[in-house]
Amino acid sequence: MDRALHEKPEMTNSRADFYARMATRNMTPLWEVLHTLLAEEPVTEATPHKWDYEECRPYIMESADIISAEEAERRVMVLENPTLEGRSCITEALYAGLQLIMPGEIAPAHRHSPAALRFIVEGTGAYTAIDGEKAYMEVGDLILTPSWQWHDHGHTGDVPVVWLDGLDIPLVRYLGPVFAQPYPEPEFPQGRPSGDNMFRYGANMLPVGAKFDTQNSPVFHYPYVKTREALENLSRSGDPDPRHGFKLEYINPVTGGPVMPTIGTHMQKLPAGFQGEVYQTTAAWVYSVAEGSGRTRIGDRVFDWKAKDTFVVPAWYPHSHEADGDAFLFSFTDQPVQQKLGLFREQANGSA
Ligand code: GTQ
Repeated sequence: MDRALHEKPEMTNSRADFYARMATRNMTPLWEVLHTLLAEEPVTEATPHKWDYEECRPYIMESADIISAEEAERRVMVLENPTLEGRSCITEALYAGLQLIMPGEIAPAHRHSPAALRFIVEGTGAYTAIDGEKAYMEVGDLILTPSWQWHDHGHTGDVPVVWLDGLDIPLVRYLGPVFAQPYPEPEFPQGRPSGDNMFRYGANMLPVGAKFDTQNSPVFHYPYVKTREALENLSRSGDPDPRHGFKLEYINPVTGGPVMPTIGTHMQKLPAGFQGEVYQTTAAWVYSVAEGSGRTRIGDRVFDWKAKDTFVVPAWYPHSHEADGDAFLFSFTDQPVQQKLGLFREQANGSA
């Protein structure tokens, strides 16, 4: 027999009276909310949205006249989901923002339990120092600052530098274990030489005897030149995935898994004229367009995008990508958390 799940029962005077009386003991009837707690499919509060970089850039640049990086600690325009206003979230679990650093500035050293990544959008000459090891930024690079690593940002070049910050702040806040500490000095002391993390761990080889006691990738800088080359080579050697084009995940070389336990990161190449099939997943995806232009249909809306735009695909929205010329899309996602908990689902056609 077919049965609609959890229909809400009728309200009667005696029920209303009973609910009011039990409320005095901090009890409430499950049967009034069961259909909301256990919906048949994921219901996300976040909305699909695009931040057009051309429209956002004037505000980002104006922020430099309003406050210094040092005073702000982090001069970031938070990308707030329109239906999660006031919550500093781009999806229920993920945070995103566009951070600006000007030549000569320092964003002082600190550390926090939420994990962070940076995807470089504009400029050159700035760096993030992780435990004092500087990763110099180029457009399209991915730089990680995993949970509880000391990090400061600085700028020895001569043009503004903007990057997309991705953090798991909403997830960690929800679970509870948020910790943060300022470093006593603005800059962490000089650590290993720049590039050391890539030389030591970034060649598909690991130093013999090295011990790894975190779930974070020991590589924290993934330069775009290498990512792009890998995708170009891949796209010459086979057919694209019908939904994703050519898509690679950045990995932790120690585990083969995601670069950090809570956030997965990918770069995909959509070949010229690509028309992707519909895809749907329980994870949420934040995209930054590295190169090219195209459009993504998300639910019943279409978002045209071009290089440097950011857009978000909330959980369970059927979506599909199209590219004009060759396009490169960076993305980060809460997928690893759902996978570890045995909750991740995906399907190809967007129908249950
Ligand atoms: O650069 O450390 O967008 O601590 C939000 C919090 C960036 C950072 C953000 C942060 C940072």
